[in-house]
Amino acid sequence: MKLYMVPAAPNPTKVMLYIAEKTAAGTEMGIEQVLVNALKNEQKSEDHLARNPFGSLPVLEVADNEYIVESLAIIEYLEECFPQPAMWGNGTRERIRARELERIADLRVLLQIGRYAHATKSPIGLPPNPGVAAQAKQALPVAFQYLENVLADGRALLLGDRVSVADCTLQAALQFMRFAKFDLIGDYPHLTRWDAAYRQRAAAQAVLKF
Ligand SMILES: N[C@@H](CCC(=O)N[C@@H](CS)C(=O)NCC(=O)O)C(=O)O
Repeated sequence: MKLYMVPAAPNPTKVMLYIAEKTAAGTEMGIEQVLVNALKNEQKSEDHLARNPFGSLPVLEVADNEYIVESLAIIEYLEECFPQPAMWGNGTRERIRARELERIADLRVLLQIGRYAHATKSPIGLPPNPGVAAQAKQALPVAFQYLENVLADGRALLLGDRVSVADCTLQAALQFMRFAKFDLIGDYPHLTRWDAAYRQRAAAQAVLKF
């Protein structure tokens, strides 16, 4: 299999962290990672549009001319192929909680940080948009406070002591915040602690650039 990706971009990074967590736990997936340089707009090249008409990253090639073009669907597919260690947790309650936290990390944090970054200093050259930046920034505190409350019991990871897809998604979002050189988590001590601790993990060290 091939993963078409670009480092630092949040949606590819969440898949790359997921793969790195599995690898660190001893599950070798044999996925070749292929750079599509979004800083050079290569995600809109003819070659990449043939893989993914949306011109976005990541894309997983699962067989000749067979592609998965959504990051969460890629993770779902890989989780079915390589179920151990379970990155959605074990048992109904834990699995649903992991999914709930991942959706919050994705839709309420990653998406908003992406909107904010692209509306202020877009690395791919999108025009500034103060209205969108203000809207995105306003949406973040409630999500950060929610995660702060989850982590307030001192737990190392979002699910407790077991790493999950939710951690990968949240860290992908926070890396993009660092990449775009703004800090919106300084007022949240438990989130700041989680961030520092997650970045020490072998998977994070293997993937993160910022
Ligand atoms: N919903 C998609 C979003 C993918 C996405 O927007 N990827 C960004 C990088 S984080 C991208 O490729 N942006 C460049 C573009 O759309 O031209 C997913 O989860 O995979």
